[in-house]
Order: sequence, then C-alpha cells, then structure tokens
Amino acid sequence: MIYGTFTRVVTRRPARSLGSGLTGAGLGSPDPDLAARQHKAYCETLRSCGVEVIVLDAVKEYPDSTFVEDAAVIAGNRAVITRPGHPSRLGEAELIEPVLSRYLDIERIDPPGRIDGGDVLEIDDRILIGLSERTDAEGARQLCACLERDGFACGTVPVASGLHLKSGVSYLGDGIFLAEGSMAGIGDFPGMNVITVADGEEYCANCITVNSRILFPSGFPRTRDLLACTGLEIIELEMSEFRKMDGGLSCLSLRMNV
Ligand code: CIR
Repeated sequence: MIYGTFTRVVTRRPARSLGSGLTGAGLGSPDPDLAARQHKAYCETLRSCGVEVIVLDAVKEYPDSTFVEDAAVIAGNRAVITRPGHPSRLGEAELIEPVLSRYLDIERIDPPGRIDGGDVLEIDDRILIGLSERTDAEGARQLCACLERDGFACGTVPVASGLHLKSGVSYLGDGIFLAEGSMAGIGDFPGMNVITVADGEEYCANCITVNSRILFPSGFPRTRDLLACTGLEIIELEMSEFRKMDGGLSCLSLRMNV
C-alpha cells in the first residue's frame, strides 16, 4: 500500500466563532468568510484527489472544532477517539465519534489521559506520539496499547517547540520527512531522509500526502522547490485564516482508507 492512500476524509466547516479559539500565533483575527472559502477549496482539492469528503456542520460552541484531526486518531480500520488536551476542546471528541463509527472500529482514550491527534504521526507501520502541552504520557500509553494490538510499533518523542508534533514535521511517504530545523533529527531511522524546511518557512512543515499528491500551504516557495525531489505533484492551498489559529493542513481533516 502506497503511504497516504485515502478513500474518504471527514472535515468540519469552520464556525464564525473561529476567532474565539485557542491561538498563540499573534497574526490577528481570522476573517470568517475567507476561512469558509479556504475550507471549501481544501475540500474541493481533496475531491480532485479522488477522495470522498464528508463535510460536517460548523459547531459554534467549539470554535476550534474545524481542526478535526485533534479529536481522533485513525490508523488502519481503527479510530481512537481522543481526549483533547485543552479543556475547551474536550467536548469535540464526542462530536466526532458518530461519523467515524460508520466506517471504523472505535476505541477511546480514558481519563486522565490527554492526547491531541496533531501529536500523532504515522510513519508507515510506526506511530510516533509527541509529548506536548496537549498530549501527556498517559494518553500516549493508552494510544500505544491500542495501536500495538493492531500491529503498529509505537514510540514517543518530546515536542520542544510549537503546538503539536506535526506542527514541525510531516511524513510524506517513501522514507521522506519534511521537518523544520529543530525536528530534523526525527528521521534518524535507517533508510529515512529528512528535507529541512527553508529558514523562515517553518509553518509549511505541516503538509499532507494524499493519493500521490502533496497538499502544501501556499507562500513557501523555497521549501516547495525542495519537494520536487519527491516526484509527487504539489498542490498549494491558501491557509492564512487557519494559520492565525495555529492550524495547519493536516488539522483540517481525518483521513481514512476504508
Ligand atoms: C488549538 O490550539 O487547539 C487550535 N487553535 C489549533 C489546532 C491545530 N491542530 C492541529 O495542529 N492538529
């Protein structure tokens, strides 16, 4: 199976309350109309990659709920419903479960474990979990116990800077990581290579491979050029309004191959 093969994704429209969500970006308030247009383009691009896109309604009570990735971890036929690490996001877990349970076997992280999906990086048959402000050792332990039963090898790594593990590193498949400088050591496995993002372009370390395309944020030309060596088509997407809320490309979807 080629890494990043997906048949279906779940997204959630951004609420007009998006700007009331959590952020440390310091880039100002998002424009809700522009965020809606950027989200629509994100969904249309996924469809153009051959993926069925399930778009859930916005939930204004949870301004961060468009970042669906944090509420569950999908690996193989399994969805593990998380316990998001910030109290304002805890309720997002039960919001996401009904749609995922239509397609996937469900497990749940139990209290007191905490974990955000943004801290979980799938690397072929390995799962790397970032220990961050949002994800603790107990959450990681529970996720490992669950996914190891499914045959994944699991490990943890500290997240020294940035919100989530995947804020600083993406796995593109075929042994290639894209990482910002402080995360470059992550590819220290035999047969793995790391492309380091260009200075000043750290935000674009978060991108996703979908059916042999790389979905990549627009505005990071030097790093985009470095990705040519992957041989994959690169599709650029405007992400400005989600970036203002510390969100990247991976955060906006839960991706499955079932
Ligand atoms: C938060 O701070 O939780 C949201 N404003 C952003 C979450 C981004 N999610 C992700 O990287 N997976």
